[in-house]
Amino acid sequence: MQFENKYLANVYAEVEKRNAGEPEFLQAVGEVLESLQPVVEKRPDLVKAGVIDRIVEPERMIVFRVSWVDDEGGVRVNRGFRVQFNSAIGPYKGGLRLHPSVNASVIKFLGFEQIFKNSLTGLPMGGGKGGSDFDPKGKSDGEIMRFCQSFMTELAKHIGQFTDVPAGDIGVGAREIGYMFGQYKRIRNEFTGVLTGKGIPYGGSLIRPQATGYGLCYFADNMLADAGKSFKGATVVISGSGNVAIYACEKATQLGAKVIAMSDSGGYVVDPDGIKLDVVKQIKEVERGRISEYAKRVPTAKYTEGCKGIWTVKCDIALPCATQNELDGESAAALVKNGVIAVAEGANMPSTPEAVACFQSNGVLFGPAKAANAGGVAVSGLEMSQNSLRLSWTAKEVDERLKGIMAGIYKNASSAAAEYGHKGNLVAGANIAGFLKVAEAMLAQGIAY
Ligand code: NDP
Ligand code: 2IT
Repeated sequence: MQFENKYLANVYAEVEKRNAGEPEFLQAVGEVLESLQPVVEKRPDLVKAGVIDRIVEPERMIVFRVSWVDDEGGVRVNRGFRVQFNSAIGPYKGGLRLHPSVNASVIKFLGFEQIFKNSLTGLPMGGGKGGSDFDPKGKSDGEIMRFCQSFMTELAKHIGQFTDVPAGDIGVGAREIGYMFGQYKRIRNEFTGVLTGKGIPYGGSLIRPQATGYGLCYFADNMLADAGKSFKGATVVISGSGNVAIYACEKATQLGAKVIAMSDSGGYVVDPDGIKLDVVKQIKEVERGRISEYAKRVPTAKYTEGCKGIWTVKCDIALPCATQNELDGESAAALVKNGVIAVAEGANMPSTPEAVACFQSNGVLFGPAKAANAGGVAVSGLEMSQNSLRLSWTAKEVDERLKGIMAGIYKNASSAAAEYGHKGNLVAGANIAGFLKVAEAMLAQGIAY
């Protein structure tokens, strides 16, 4: 990573030294610092107050043992994490990820990005993230429950409705949130909105399951409209087939597009007739099965092993909705060669820096994760509001607010980009707009001696 600005170069060198061996975290910090160059030039007061030196260091990181008993009576041990990255504008807020690839670097990159994403929503939420290297694949319902209970037994000591409010992410949906919420309530003997993404009968918000995917399409729709384009008649490729991918597919289809490919970590399916989402929902949400199953049930579809190949499928709009660094420079070049006009990130940091550079230098409209996938946490924020008010809003009401928030994020990111000399660059715009609000709050709150 090279920085023209000496101050930023020094901050990054310090981050590199302190977080050696954490490539995902360094990648996320590097991208934000790069965007902040014009801010550093315009705002010496923020530099003097050490805001950037402080924002790259988590306020707190909790690492803990999670032991649980499997169905055979064997003892299993996993590692749990929660990073409480920044609380300048609200309680820490961010999801929990259960995946074997989870480590300190992954949790810190996600927690760091969450600071700016949450700020962009306009709601009062700080940045946090957590999870465990537990692998939910192939586990029974009882094993999932015992793991979640053990995980929450420790986590409950560190969270609370006014302190830190976790939610779902990869491997954590309504089932896991339910088990964790039950355990928190048992331990603390209080019924509060300590988690979001809850089931509707016990305080969940309508539209939360759909929010990230719907919000992604609302964001992309704003970005396309600004360029005189739309989803109507467009061909769309979506990676992943989990929560975000499924509801991105639903909304893109409602907006008049045809989604022709989806994937999981094993491979991808192409259905030139358009993905039949009821089949995907049955396989993924009900049976917790593999996407290869889709091609066995739908005669027009073809399954190919290996998830990366999905980016060689010709499309107008690409929505990466699986995981970090799933779309590299080579894949970006293939998309560009096939005439892609827009890419919006449903997953967190799915495009490598080489891929982002390829899209931007080829004039592809590019919506970065922090802005484009903020709909999930935005509706989590609305769930917190509803819990505090002790009432619930209708689906229509929540959806309208979500639409408004995504339009606002697009507007803020594009005007910040223009104001700071990067017109059309939503990566820079989202980073700058997200940063400034948090920076002003940190400045106002002083430095602890
Ligand atoms: P899910 O667990 O519901 O689905 C994850 C999907 O991504 C699955 O299809 C999974 O395939 C695939 N996937 C996961 N890891 C890999 C990998 N290493 N390589 C290839 N494919 C992989 O998670 P979500 O849909 O909730 O999350 C998807 C992305 O969206 C993540 O980056 C997450 O951080 C981000 N996100 C989620 C939000 C939310 O509200 N849930 C909000 C904002 C962002 P397989 O089943 O084979 O593992
Ligand atoms: O990455 C994300 O924004 C999420 N996983 C959602 C976080 C939340 O608190 O709803």
